[in-house]
Amino acid sequence: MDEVVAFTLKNRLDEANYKKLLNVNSPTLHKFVAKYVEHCNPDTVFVNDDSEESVEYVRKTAIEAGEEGGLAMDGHTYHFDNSGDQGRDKKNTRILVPKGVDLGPAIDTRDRDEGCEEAHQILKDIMKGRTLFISFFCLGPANSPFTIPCVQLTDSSYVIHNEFLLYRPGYQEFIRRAGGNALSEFFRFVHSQGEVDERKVSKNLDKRRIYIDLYHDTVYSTNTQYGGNSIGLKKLAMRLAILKASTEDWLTEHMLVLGIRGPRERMTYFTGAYPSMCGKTSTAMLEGESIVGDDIAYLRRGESEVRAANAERGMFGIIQGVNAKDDPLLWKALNSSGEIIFSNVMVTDAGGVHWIDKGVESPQKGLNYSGEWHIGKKDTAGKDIPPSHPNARFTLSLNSLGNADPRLDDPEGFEIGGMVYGGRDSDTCVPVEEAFDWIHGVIAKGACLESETTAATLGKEGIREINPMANLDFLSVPVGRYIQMNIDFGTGLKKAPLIFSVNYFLKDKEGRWLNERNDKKVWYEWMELRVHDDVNAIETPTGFIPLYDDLEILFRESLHKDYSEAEYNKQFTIRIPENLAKIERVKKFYETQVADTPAILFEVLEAQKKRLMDAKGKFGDYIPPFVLLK
Ligand code: SPV
Ligand code: MN
Repeated sequence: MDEVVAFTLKNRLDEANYKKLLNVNSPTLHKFVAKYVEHCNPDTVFVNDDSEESVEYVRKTAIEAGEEGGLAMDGHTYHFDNSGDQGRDKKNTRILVPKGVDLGPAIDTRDRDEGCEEAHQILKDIMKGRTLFISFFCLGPANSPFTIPCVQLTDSSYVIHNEFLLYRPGYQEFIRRAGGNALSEFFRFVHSQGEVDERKVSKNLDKRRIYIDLYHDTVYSTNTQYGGNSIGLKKLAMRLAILKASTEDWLTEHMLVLGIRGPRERMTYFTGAYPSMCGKTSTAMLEGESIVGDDIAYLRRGESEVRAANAERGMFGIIQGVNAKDDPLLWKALNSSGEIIFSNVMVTDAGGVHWIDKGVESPQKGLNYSGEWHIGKKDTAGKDIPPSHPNARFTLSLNSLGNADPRLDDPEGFEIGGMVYGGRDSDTCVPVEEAFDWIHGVIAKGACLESETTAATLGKEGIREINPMANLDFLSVPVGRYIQMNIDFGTGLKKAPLIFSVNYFLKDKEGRWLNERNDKKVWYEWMELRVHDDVNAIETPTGFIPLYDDLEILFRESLHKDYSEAEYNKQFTIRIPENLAKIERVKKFYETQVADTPAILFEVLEAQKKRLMDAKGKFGDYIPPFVLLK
């Protein structure tokens, strides 16, 4: 070890923690740790070796430091963020790139030297009086082609506690990899919550920065606690993983992974990409099916098939709207003892938790992110403060769910039969539709995904945006290159997955939902049948849609629901003007926001436009499915 590094570490770490760090035989790691111990200047340093005592120490510290509070149920804790720090801060999240690198207008970048300098200024002495936690994790299953080793440095026990639940432990993986030939490749995260106020929430939000030093596999996050900004391995690592995947010929996607049961015990695995707050977690939690992951998937090519693994092993899920009737599995988990962190919910006087649309009556008062809360409490603008924040979340480990797939940590991942793209779209796409082929799917379903903004990010809600593969917020390669990577990924594969779109948010002209929440189970079961060529479909200008008879059976058998032909016709009418207008919006996005759009994208859009115009000429603006039955 370099002498200066050894001196710093010996000086700053007590013997036990120094030994734990030295067990990982990596000069690169030691140098990195020494640098930030000196720079951030914590009073003490704690190295997590994944032993039960270490994990317990972090849980205990989270409570003692006031970052979390205890609840009545065993294992449950709560945490609040500053009311201005309750979503991903897109404005202050930047990818740092050297001069001359241009990722295109749709991706927010900043000059690397300037960004690094600013981050380091903010980080200088920021941990004075605090403990620095050092913890090792794996993205993807351990000891597998999917594994990415990561080290997190943070002064927040809440962040580490979340990561315990969300990621596979990595101390042993670091030791194993280091061995004799010094480990040097791993993702690095440096986080500080910064100064906190009397409620223990980050207070210097003007110095909130999330800077991704892309070509150095390092992320700096300061003056924030909200998980999407602070939990290094989640969306911050995703930017690093997207670049890594692009150079190694695989994909990092904003996708759930889910096993759907077909006839005769058959299990078919799907990935599904949805923007934040558009039904990804509730889809992954479909009753009777088998969850592998609900947010981030790594996709690699097998010999002739696509294989997917969950980058994570837990859930940082949205709690608003979770209720006993629609979400029986989550409901049971959230109401059982076991380790769960509730963020930005309301804490009741009895030590329970409440949230918006829980399906039970709201208590009159309680504690929430605004302090003591009561019905009718207003914010400074005179607006009602809801009991919980719309982006309130729960964190739990998938192993605590009854529906977790038994092969969750399989190092080989899962063979994928279908890939699904879904957005928040009130008036254009049908509830479920299969693409004509891989390229049509990647472009017309993935690259054309459009959705309305939600409370998952700071800023205005309900704005319609093109969001390629639901991944735009996290891209670290130019959009056009990313689209091309997706095209290339499945091209030539003998067993390329089928590609589908879903839309859970369709409304009629009066603004009423055209579907119920759990109808998605039928859409997935229909897709499962299509993957195995068990049912026929109707060809439309935009893809293949289900036959009424097949859906009627699935609704009856799976959801015990009568499904009428009138409902079907409303839902599956092809809306020509809306589809044509969408093509124009998509074209404009790729013409103005993307510098390197592959030419094939415009060709696929033109062909789709022509099919829509031809159908319009023959059948008019709104075409009910039976008209297209051959
Ligand atoms: C999302 O917003 O897509 C999430 C939560 O999954 S987080 O990215 O962590 O904010
Ligand atoms: Mn997400």
